[in-house]
Amino acid sequence: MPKEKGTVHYDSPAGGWGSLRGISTIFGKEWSTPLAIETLMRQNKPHGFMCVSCSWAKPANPHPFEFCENGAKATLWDLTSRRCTPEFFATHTLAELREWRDYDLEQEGRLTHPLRYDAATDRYVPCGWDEAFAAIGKELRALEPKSAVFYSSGRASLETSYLYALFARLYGHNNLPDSSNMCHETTSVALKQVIGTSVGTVVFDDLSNCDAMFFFGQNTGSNSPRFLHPLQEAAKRGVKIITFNPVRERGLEVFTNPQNPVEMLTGQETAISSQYHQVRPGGDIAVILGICKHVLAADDAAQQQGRRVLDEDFIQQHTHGFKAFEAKVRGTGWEEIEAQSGLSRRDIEAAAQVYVEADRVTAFYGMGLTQHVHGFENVAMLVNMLLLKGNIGRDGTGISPVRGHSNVQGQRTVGIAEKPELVPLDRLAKQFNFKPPRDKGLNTVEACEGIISGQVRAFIGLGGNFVRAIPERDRMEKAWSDMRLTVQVATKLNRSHLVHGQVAYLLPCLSRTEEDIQASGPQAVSMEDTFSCIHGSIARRKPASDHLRSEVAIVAGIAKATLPVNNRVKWDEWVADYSLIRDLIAETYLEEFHDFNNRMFTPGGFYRGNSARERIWKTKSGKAEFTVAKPMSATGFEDAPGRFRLITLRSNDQFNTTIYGYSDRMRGIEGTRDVVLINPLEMRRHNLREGQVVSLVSDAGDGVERKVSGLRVTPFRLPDGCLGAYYPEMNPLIPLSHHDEQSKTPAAKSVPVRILQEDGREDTGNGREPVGHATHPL
Ligand SMILES: Nc1nc2c(c(=O)[nH]1)N[C@H]1C(S)=C(S)[C@@H](COP(=O)(O)OP(=O)(O)OC[C@H]3O[C@@H](n4cnc5c(=O)[nH]c(N)nc54)[C@H](O)[C@@H]3O)O[C@H]1N2
Ligand SMILES: Nc1nc2c(c(=O)[nH]1)N[C@H]1C(S)=C(S)[C@@H](COP(=O)(O)OP(=O)(O)OC[C@H]3O[C@@H](n4cnc5c(=O)[nH]c(N)nc54)[C@H](O)[C@@H]3O)O[C@H]1N2
Ligand SMILES: [Mo]
Repeated sequence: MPKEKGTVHYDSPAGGWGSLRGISTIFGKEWSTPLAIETLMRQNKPHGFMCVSCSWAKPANPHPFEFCENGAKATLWDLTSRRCTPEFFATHTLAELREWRDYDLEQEGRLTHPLRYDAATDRYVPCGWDEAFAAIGKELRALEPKSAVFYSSGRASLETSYLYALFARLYGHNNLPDSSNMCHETTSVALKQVIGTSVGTVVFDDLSNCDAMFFFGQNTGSNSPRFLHPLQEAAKRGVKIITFNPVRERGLEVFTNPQNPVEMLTGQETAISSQYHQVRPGGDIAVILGICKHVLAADDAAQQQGRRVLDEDFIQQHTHGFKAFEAKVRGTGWEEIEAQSGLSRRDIEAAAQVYVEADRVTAFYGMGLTQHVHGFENVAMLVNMLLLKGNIGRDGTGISPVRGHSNVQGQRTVGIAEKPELVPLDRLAKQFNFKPPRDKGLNTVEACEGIISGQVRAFIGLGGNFVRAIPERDRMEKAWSDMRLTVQVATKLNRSHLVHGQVAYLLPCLSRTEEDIQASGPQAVSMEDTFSCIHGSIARRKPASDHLRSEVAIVAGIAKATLPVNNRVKWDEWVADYSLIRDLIAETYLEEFHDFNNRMFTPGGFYRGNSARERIWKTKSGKAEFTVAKPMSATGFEDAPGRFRLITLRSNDQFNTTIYGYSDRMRGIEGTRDVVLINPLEMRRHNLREGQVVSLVSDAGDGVERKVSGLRVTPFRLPDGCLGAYYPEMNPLIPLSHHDEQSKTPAAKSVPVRILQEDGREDTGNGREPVGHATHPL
């Protein structure tokens, strides 16, 4: 692959020795103990435990080590021997801990005791579980239920999630925002509208049956590394892999399988992408429209010879809105497509030609499509492209949002939803003999607005690090402490535990890597992977502390202390035996979860089905919908001199707000996260030096000052007009109002910013017109 002179980059393949070194650098000796190895061996295996990292599929025939660099890091992070005990909290006030870095907070290790905030000393002090439940219950009973928010980060099991959502509804609200609201909510809204299902249609076998794969804005090498194995197999089989990403992500370029001794010892690499196009951030609508334009042109030409490129029968029988879409595509000129995408017509046509020639196409995407003001249009455009050739609902085809958290998809499946229409409320009403609230609840952005306005009085966090993950950090942190009650259920200390309500509890829970013994014996839990397969998970490792409780027990404990007695609602029995909770899930979601307890350990998981895969379209028109995107750019703002599109990036050494270390190995950035990435030509245009320290300021035009300082200018191969910097450090720059219009997913992949040089001089762009083209075509 060609290298850009003077830019920071990484030469080695993804995987390879680097990935093993990546693990040992962080964990040193801890990683090679027999206990750790034994635990890793049981990861993602039938009758083992399911990885706490990403939601990538768990195959029926797993590798001996069915884990990756990041799965290993996530597991070892939980297995740490460090403990964050009451003694630690006795020696540090929260004001003091608020000065610590996120990394240092989590380095203190696993939380060991339930803790209550003591205002007199500004410290967390130990308390009993019953005392905590009673106090929380008393607070919740005194509040108007609709002023409480129950957040979940996408790790908690199906069993916990079902009970948590039931608790919210029995208490009286649908305020159930989820990390999904910052992530693939765009998918859930867009796919639901255009193909009638809120999840992807691809299953594992499609990976071995397709002829081409299109990747948009998903960083496989860092974020779902086990996916590199089937990708490598596909590449070896001659499948064309076409990638669109402003950043040249190493895992999508070349891969050496760290679990293949021959490859490791001989340094064999597999090239992954056959084409790699550095689209401008927000340029995908234009790219995909360009692909469709080429497909229509190819179809016109084919018709001359009595053939078709379009799947005419499929379009006729199964879709709605084709004519309007066709008119839009034909009516859009290449000049506009090139300007908006930053790619040349030649490059887009090269990608499109692969689409034209392939019989079976799958499309994969991640945050690069969903986290934009017009993320909905991004996803809907990708569906348009697939519909043209009937690439949904046939083996070896389909659309695949690659989900993040290990059970984020499953939580939505079993009722964690702020949208009441997505939940079978009538069935719940019968099952538990109550009147579920019917009004729409708060999603993440609305919960933030409610916290700022003072309407939200209580926040329960089932995992996660809400104040770090959301936009608008400064205002959010200030407003946070006005809440009456905050409760955080967590494994490790993070920032969200340090900004707190007047009454605050920090409740430590078991991790999925630890055995969970209840009155009826050891318990299993379950989750749903990105391909809609449900897996049971059992862990054997001894818990980090004797005082930990399971998430099921904590949710039930709080619920029981809050709610009046209801003889259909048996918190204690459910905690004693989780199979009873699975029976309840099966009763509520008959179709998907029948016989749940018997099927939960099916190797490869059991598939809960997908109507669109069967070409049954549960949409308004009863067909798959072609849609016409009005905007041609997904950013939602105009270009202006000096204004950049900031991409907030994840490194290979983090899991969301958890920072494992300071090595973004696969991008060649070492020892710091305080960087701003920019291409060398743009550096020259804006008079920036390598290593110069600058600030970024938000350029949202709403008069609010948002600034992050201390960022080192780092030359990096990016398209013109954009910058890269790390999430969550950049979150203070994102206005709360900057989100996908339809789903309210924060638009973290195109944030309008300006560069402020430390002498206070704001970059004006030197009066230069904004540029549209990538400077680094292949
Ligand atoms: N190691 C690790 N694994 C993780 C996580 C983690 O933090 N660390 N997080 C988990 C979670 S919750 C999630 S949601 C997933 C996230 O996984 P991904 O969906 O891969 O998310 P990101 O890494 O945020 O960004 C994806 C890619 O989008 C590209 N991109 C940015 N803007 C655009 C654009 O406009 N167009 C296109 N085509 N591409 C663009 C970026 O360069 C980046 O490569 O990973 C999960 N797995
Ligand atoms: N700028 C920007 N912002 C983003 C994103 C972005 O790309 N850019 N990505 C967004 C996305 S995709 C997501 S998903 C969100 C992530 O938002 P969250 O899901 O809220 O955040 P995490 O960092 O995953 O949460 C980490 C914490 O979870 C707790 N934890 C870990 N394991 C467990 C467990 O088993 N049980 C419990 N109870 N707690 C546990 C630990 O205390 C740890 O500190 O961030 C979003 N924010
Ligand atoms: Mo996510």
